[in-house]
Amino acid sequence: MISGITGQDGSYLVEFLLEKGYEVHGIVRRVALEDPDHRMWRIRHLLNDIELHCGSLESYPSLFKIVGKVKPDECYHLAAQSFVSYSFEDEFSTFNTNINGTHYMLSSVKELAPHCRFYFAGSSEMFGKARQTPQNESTPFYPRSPYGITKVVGFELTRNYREAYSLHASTGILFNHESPRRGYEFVTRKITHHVAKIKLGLAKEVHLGTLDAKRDWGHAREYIKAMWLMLQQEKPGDYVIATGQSHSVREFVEKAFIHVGLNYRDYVVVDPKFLRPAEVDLLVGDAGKAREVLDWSYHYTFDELVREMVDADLELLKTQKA
Ligand code: NDP
Ligand code: GDR
Repeated sequence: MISGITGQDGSYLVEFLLEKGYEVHGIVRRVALEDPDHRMWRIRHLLNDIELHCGSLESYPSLFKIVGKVKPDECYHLAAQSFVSYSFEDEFSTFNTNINGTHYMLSSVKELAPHCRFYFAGSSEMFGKARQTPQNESTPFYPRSPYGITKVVGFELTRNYREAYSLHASTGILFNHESPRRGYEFVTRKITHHVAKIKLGLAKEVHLGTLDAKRDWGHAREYIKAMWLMLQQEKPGDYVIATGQSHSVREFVEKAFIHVGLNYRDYVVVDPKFLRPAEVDLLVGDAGKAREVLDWSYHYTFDELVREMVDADLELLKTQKA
């Protein structure tokens, strides 16, 4: 069972699990069922192979009912208000969705499917103003956004359910991971989408916030394998998943423009509108534990990731134009 199945990670995970022969159930919001063409674009090609259930993270009864009906063996809790920037605009709904939603999922699983192995989507945003570099499972948390706070609470809830009720509950502390299926509001996709538009003469510039922030960017397709591996272990645990390399937004944007033969300086406008009240300046993860215990490995380079995303956006726009 996957919550957040319509999101970037959910879409790759469902493909991965179907390939392994799993029966997959997904939790989706009613609006998604009403408008599958738009709201389920990432999993449209899989709709005949999975079973969807209507539920929302704000409603304990809806989640309780679904968990009781499905009685999952594995639960990947990926659903969340995942946009850091928006969490500053509406702390209250972000807290409600992310903290209560995770609590409802854990409580339902404990009551109705205690044998179920549970995955919580933690985040490098929990490290925030990081106390040490690179960050690993022992690095103290210092979240810098309402979103980051919700992920720390989710992490603690998951740990407590594991210790108090012997649930097989694990947290993946995943660093930023991207793909052609990334949402348009996140900086990588915003950049590659605009680069493609500019190249095709459909836009003239792209407005961004800070170019100096550094992130450890990986590919989502590789990261969802780590989620699955965590639930295949005899014992639950927490794992950092990262590439171990950090790049600035400036490097990303420069490479994306170079890939289409352009100079980013001619098109990027730094716009204070996209600055955050508190920024996370540098994140870089140490996935040593995952490599050792899960035998997880990572195969993409930063350049390959940038190129794949730009090429996919060029293709998409050309198809839409045709
Ligand atoms: P997305 O934003 O692409 O997907 C979020 C999913 O959550 C969507 O399916 C969305 O449904 C669902 N959702 C949001 N609010 C609700 C709600 N109130 N009720 C039910 N479903 C809801 O995120 P990603 O796939 O990128 O990330 C997956 C998880 O991993 C998230 O928890 C995110 O915070 C976390 N994470 C992501 C990282 C990354 O770099 N991608 C790194 C670390 C952690 P809908 O389509 O209807 O909006
Ligand atoms: P992040 O991703 O906040 O790390 O959270 P995002 O792509 O939004 O920002 C990365 C960095 O780029 C800077 N930035 C901009 N960001 C956006 N969105 N738009 C801009 O125009 C822009 N200009 C500069 C940001 O300030 C930031 O420093 C992602 C999400 O997927 C979370 O859910 C997840 O937990 C973390 O990654 C790990």
